[in-house]
Amino acid sequence: MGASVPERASTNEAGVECDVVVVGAGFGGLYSLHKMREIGMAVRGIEAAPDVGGTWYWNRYPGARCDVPSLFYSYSWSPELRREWRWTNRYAGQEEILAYARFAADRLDLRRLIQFDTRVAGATFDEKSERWIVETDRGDRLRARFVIMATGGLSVPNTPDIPGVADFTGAIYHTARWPQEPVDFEGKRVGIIGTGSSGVQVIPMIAKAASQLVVFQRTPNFSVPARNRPLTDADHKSFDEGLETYLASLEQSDFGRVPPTAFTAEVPPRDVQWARYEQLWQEGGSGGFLKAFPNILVHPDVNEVCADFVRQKIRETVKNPKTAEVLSPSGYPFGVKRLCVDTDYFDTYNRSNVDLVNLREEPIERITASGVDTASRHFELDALVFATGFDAVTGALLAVDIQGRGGATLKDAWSEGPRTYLGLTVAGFPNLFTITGPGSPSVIGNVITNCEYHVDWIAECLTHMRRHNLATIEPDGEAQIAWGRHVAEVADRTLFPKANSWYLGVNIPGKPRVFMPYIGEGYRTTCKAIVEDGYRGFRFGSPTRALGEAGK
Ligand code: N01
Repeated sequence: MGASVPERASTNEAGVECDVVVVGAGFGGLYSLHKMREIGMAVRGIEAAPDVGGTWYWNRYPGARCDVPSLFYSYSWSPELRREWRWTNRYAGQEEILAYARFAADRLDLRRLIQFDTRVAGATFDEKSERWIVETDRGDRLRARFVIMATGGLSVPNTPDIPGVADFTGAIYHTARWPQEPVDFEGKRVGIIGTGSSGVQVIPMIAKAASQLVVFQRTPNFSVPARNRPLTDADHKSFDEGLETYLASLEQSDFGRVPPTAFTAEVPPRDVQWARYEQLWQEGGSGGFLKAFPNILVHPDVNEVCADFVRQKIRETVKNPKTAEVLSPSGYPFGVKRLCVDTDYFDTYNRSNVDLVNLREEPIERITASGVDTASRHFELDALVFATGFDAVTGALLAVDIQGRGGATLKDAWSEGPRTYLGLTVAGFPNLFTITGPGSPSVIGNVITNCEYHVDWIAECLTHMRRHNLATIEPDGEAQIAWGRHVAEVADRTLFPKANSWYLGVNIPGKPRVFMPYIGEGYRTTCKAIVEDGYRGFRFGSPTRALGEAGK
C-alpha cells in the first residue's frame, strides 16, 4: 500500500534533513506520514509516546470508549484497511481503537518513519534557508521544508491547581495519563474530580470496584445513553451496502453543527420533539440528538425542550430526588458543551457506595495528606482521580516553542486567541500546517475523517507547490482576519457561546475566551473553492530548491 517510495531523508552533522516533519503519531499523524511518503516526500515523524495512537494511547482509563460509531471512526480512505479490520462493537473501546491504530501503522509500514519517546520542544523557521529547524527534548535537530503539527485537539491534560495536592499520600491518577497496568480499586476509597465525558465513563467502572466512590461535581453535564452492543453480521452488511453513499457524502461533506436551515426552521411542537427524543434515547448515541431538529443548537425554545427531556430522564433514573437534582444540568443549553455519552452513568448514583458532592454548595478547599477538604466536610480517600479534561485545541500547539518569520512566536501571535486561516495555516509561519487546528471543524464531528481531509488538502497543496516550483506557502494576514471573523460570527449565531466549555478555552485559567472550532456548514466546499481560486488568501514564495529533493 504505497510504501514503495524510498526514504530519502538524510542525516549529516547538522542533523536530519527531510522534506516534512510530522509531529504526533495519532490518526492524523499516521495518515500524514503515509500520504507524504505516497506523494514522494522524505518524511519523519516524532511522537512523545512509546507507541502510536495519540490520545487513544494515553486515555486508557476503564470505560474509555469512542462516541462515534466504530464503523465510521475508521480511516475512510483505505479499502484495504477496511477489508482487513473488523470492529466488534457499535462503539469501540480504547483498547480496540489503539489496536486499530497499531494495525494501521504496521499495515502501512509507518513505524520506521517515526521516532518514539521523543517530544518536539521547538520549531524555528530559518528565513534564509526557508527551512524549519525542529528540535526535540532528546537533542535531535531536524531540518525540513514543512512541519505538520498533528498534535491533536485533546492531548495536553488539564490538572487544576488545587492547594495541597502534593500532600496527598494516596495514589493520584489523571484519566488522560492513565497507567499502562490495570489499576486495582478493589476495596479502596476513591475520590474523583470531574464529570465531563471522561468522568461519566470512568465513574460507573470505578464504582463497581471501589468500596466507596466520592464524585466531586462542579457542573452537571448532559449525558445520553450509548447503548453499546456487539456488532452483528447484519450491521457489517448494512454498513458495506451503504458504503458508497457514505464515502460520497464524506467527499461532499459540508458537515457542520449548524445547517443553513437552522435559522429559518419552525419550532416543532413540544410533543413532537419529546417523541423524537424518546426514540433517540432508546437508540442511544449523541449524533442523533445533536441533529434531532435543524435549530436545536440555535433556538433556545427548541433546545430547552431537549434539556427538559434529559432532566426528566435523570429524575426517572436516580432514586434520591436530591441527588437527581444535583445531577441535572441547568443554566446552559443542551449540546453546546460536548454532549456526554454513557453506560449506566446516572444509575450509578443509586449504588450505596457512591456519594455525590455538589461543589457549588461546598467547594473543595484543599487536598490533604488523607483526602479532600470541602468547605463543610473532610473525605478520607485512598486514591484520587482527576477527570479534569484538557487544554484543548491549542494546548499541544502552544506547548511547542514555535517561531516563525522574524522570530515571532506562536504564543505571542495567539496571545488573544488562536488565529488561523482555515484552521490549517497561520500568517507569519510559512510551511507550517495544523491538522484539525483551531478555526477548522477540528474536534467537532468525526475527528478521524476531519484529519483525513486536512492531510489530503496538504498533500494536494504540496503537490501543487512542487509542480509550480514554489518554496513557501502562508496565509495573507487579511484573509486570516476575515476567516477568524467568520468562525466567530457563525458561533455567535448559535447557543454555543452560552456555555462555559472547553470549546471556548474557559476551563484553562488565563486562556482567552475564543470559540475555537468552526461549526458552520460548508467547510470543505470553502477549502476547495479557495484552491480552485488559485489558493485565494495564500501567498506563495519563490523557489530555492525543488521539493522532494531533501537528502539527495
Ligand atoms: O474533560 P471536560 P473530559 N474543580 O473538560 C471538572 C473528549 N472525550 O476529559 O464543567 C472541580 O469535558 C469540570 O467541571 P466544570 C470529548 O470531546 C471523548 O471529561 O469546569 N472540577 C468538568 O466536569 C470531551 O468533551 C470521549 O465545572 C473541575 C471536568 O472536570 C473531551 O474529551 C471520552 C475542576 C472536565 O470535563 C474532554 O472530556 C472522553 C476543578 N478545579 C473524552 N477543573 C468519548 O469519545 C475541572 N473540573 C466518549
